[in-house]
Amino acid sequence: MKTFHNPLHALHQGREEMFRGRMVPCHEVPARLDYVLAELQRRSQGVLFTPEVDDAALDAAIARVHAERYTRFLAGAWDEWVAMDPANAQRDALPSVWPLPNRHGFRNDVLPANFAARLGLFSFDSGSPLMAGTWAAARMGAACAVAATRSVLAGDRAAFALTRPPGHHAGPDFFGGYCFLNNAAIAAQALRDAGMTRVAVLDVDYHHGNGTQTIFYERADVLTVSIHGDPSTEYPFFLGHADERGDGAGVGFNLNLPLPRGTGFKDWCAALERALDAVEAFDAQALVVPMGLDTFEGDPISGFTLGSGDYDTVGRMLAAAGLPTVFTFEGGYAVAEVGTNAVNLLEGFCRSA
Ligand code: Q9C
Ligand code: ZN
Repeated sequence: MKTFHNPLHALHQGREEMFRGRMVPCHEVPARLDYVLAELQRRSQGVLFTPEVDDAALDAAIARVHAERYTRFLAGAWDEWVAMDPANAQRDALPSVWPLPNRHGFRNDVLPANFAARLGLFSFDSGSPLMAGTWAAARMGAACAVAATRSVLAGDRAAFALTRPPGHHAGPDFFGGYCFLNNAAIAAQALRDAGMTRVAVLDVDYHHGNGTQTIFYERADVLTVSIHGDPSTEYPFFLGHADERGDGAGVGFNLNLPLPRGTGFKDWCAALERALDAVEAFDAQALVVPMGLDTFEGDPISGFTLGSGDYDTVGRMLAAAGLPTVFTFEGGYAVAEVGTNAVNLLEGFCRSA
C-alpha cells in the first residue's frame, strides 16, 4: 500500500492543552507520526511518497468540505494572534470563550473583530493549540488525503494518508479534538467528486468522529459510521449517541455504535461486524477509514483494551469489505506502540486484500 506522508507535520507542535483546570503536555505530538513512518520502513510496508497536489486543486478539495470564512481564519490565525500582542509569538493560541448555540441566544452570524472571540467561534474545546505552523501542516495533511484518494482512483486497492494534526473532529467551520482540517471528509468528498456515487466512512478511532458526522449528516451519498467510546462518559461528549441517524435526505445514513469504556476486542469486533454490514447494505463503491489507534489497551487518554495483535484482525476484516479504501491517520497516543499498531492494521489489510 502506498503511504502519502506529510513532510510539514512537525510544524504543528503544541506545547500544552487545557485539561481540568490546568495546562498539561500535549498528547498529540510529532513523534506519533515518526514512529509510524519508522515502522513502515522497518517492515518494508509499501512505498512512501510525499504528496504532489497543486495549490488550486488542493484549495478546491478543502473548500468542498470547509467553509471559506473558516479556512480564511485558519490561514491568518497565527499572524492575528501575534498582532494582538507581540509576546504571543512565544505562546500557542488557545480559545477560552465560546458562543454556545441554541437557547443561549449567542450569535454566530456576526464575525467578531476580536481575534480571541473568533478563535472561540471556530472551535469547540481548549485542548487544540494553534501555532505558527498549524495551517501549513494541516493544509499539507489535506494534500496527503487528496493524493491517497487519487492513487485509489487510479486503481490502487488502498492508500494511506499519514498525517498530523489529525482530522475527524474538525467540522465544516470548527476545530477541536486536536483536529483542524477533516482529512477523511476531504477524501470522501474527493471520491464523490471523481464519480464514486456512494462512499462510506468507517471511523475506528476511540473518539466519535463528530466532525465527519456533521459534515455529511444531511446527505444520503456518504454513509458515516463510527465505533467509539460512549459519549455519555467519553470525549467529545456532545455527539455520538446511537439515536443520531441523520437528518433530511440523510436519515438512515449515519450509524453510531457507542461502546462502554472498558470494552475489549470481542465486543469491539461485534460492533465492527455491524458497521461492515451497514457498509455492505449501503452498497458503497469506496471506503474511507479514519484510523485511530487509541483503542489500544495502553492508550493514556482512552478506555478500550485492544491488543497490538488485534489490529491485524481489524485490517483483515476491513479488507473483507472488498472496497477501494483510503486510510487517514487519526488518534493513538501510546506513542511508542502507535507505529506497530498502525502497521499491524495496514499489513493485515494488505495480506487479505
Ligand atoms: N487530557 C483524537 O483522537 N481530550 N482526538 C482528551 C485528555 C481530547 C482526541 C483529554 C481528546 C481528543 C483525534
Ligand atoms: Zn481519538
